[in-house]
Amino acid sequence: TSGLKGIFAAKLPAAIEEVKEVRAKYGDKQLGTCTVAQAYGGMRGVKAMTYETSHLDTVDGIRFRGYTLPECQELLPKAKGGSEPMPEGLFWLLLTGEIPTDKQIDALRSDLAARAKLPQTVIDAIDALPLDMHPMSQFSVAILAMQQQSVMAQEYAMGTPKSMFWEHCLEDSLIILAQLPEVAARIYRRSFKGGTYIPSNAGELDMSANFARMMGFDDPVFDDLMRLYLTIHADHEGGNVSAHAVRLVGSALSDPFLSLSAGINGLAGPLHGLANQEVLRWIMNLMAKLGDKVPDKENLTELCWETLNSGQVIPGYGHAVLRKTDPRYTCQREFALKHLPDDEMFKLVSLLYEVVPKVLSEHGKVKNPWPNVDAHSGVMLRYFGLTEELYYTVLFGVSRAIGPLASLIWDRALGLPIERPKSVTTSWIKNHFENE
Ligand code: FAM
Repeated sequence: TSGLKGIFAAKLPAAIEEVKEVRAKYGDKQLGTCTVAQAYGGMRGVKAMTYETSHLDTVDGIRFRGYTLPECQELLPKAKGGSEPMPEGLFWLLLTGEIPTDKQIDALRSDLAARAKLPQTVIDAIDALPLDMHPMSQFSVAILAMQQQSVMAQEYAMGTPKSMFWEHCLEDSLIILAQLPEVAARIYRRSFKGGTYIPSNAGELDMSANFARMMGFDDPVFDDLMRLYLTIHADHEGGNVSAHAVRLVGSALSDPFLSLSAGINGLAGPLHGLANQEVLRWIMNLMAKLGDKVPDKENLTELCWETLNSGQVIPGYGHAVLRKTDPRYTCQREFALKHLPDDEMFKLVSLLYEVVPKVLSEHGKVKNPWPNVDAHSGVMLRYFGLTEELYYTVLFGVSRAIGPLASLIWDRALGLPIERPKSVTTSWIKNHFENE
């Protein structure tokens, strides 16, 4: 596989040795402690897992293998005529820790193209789904339908030793990354474009341009937006719902198809990936309520309070780990300033940036009043004509496959065991601490 497998394999002995050493030397050290409040509180802040491909800093935001988003934008290979990084290159970086060369990415793209043809059974499974089923549910079912191709499942059935599973996990992940854009585009075309399809051109185009073309878009700037979108949503360390679900399900030696489908189900929740759909709906609702009024800080403040007072969250704001503006928001804002500075909805999003953090701070509950990735993405997609917000989280899902799958390959390579944290009951806690 395009040198990718060779480079990964060459890194393995040292990495396995390093983990062994760290476990031997520091195995008994406390990584952190878990309070009763944390056990009830979604394990927030509990350091209890390792995850190699990315790390989230509360202030600086995500780093992919140590590189910030602006560094990735600068250093990762670009498509001909494009100025944003290709997500294929990010997969390489996440898996190997190395920035790939243009030549390596060309080879990886050929590898992916060779695996891109969708089996007829997958097409039939998608075609059998109700047209009005939520696109994320269609997406999850489609990934399960792809599972028949799993090399890892076949190898397990043949009794292959588990030390070799990383190779099959890599092979399955390449199949998934190769086929996911067409699966996603099919769901878009059948749900919103009357079931007319545009054939894949994976041999000629990079993943993002090919995906854009299959959805029906033919604008080089939109291709670049897709490259940016698919790159910035790919990974956000290990504890978020989608990445953790992939890791958890994979730890039972479920293959990458089964694991990714689980992660996609988590991404479909409104507090996680579905927030990008919710943001657009919320903004459209604000505009409808404003009617002829020009949006200003005052009327927007009022409308934000209306949302909060009705018991709803303001989608696109807040984060479980971040405590500053999400750099994924900032790089989208820069893209918008370059390509759609005069768009009315973009101006509204910018104005909300000046209003919402203040309102949320006054509200007094949120730990982070700043915008996250989802506060911005929908407005740009809409500007370029991708107006069907029910579909937005599928784009997130195509991207989110990249990081957690790269990490899953490492999980199998490092031989991580099945995940099985210990739970206790409320009465256990009461008995335990009663006489303290
Ligand atoms: N609007 C209103 N209330 C909010 C809020 C927001 N944007 N963000 C947090 N809160 C509330 C939260 O519901 C909680 O209230 P209760 O005590 O009544 O349960 C309180 O503030 C404390 O929450 P927190 O500790 O600040 O946040 P959490 O770590 O519990 O939750 C989020 C993090 C992201 C789930 C939360 O901020 C939220 O619901 N945001 C809106 C939805 C959203 O944008 N999600 C996307 C996150 C994104 F990065 C992604 O996954 N793609």
